[in-house]
Amino acid sequence: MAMKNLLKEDDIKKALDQFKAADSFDHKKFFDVVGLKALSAENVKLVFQALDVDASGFIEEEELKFVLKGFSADGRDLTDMETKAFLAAADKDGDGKIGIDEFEALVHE
Ligand SMILES: [Ca+2]
Repeated sequence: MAMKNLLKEDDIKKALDQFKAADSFDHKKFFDVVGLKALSAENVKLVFQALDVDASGFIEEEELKFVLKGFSADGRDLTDMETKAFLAAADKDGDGKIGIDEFEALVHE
């Protein structure tokens, strides 16, 4: 499922531009600007599946680092600090990766 069928290309561009600088990433604001918060739980699940590149059912740390590339090919890599902060915010059960329920809760919290 292509991300641009779920989210508006303009919103993706706006969101990526807003967090262009290293260590400026804020997942709450990003989810809002990119239009993810406005999606139904079902569509959030499709976004999750697009970001779970190896289809393991989880977004692992190495997938999270490249999460912005899942939104657009020219999205930057997250820094190690951003990746760890994002993971810590999402990983409620402490297994070191993000499951679909955790992702959905993070988007709609
Ligand atoms: Ca995965």
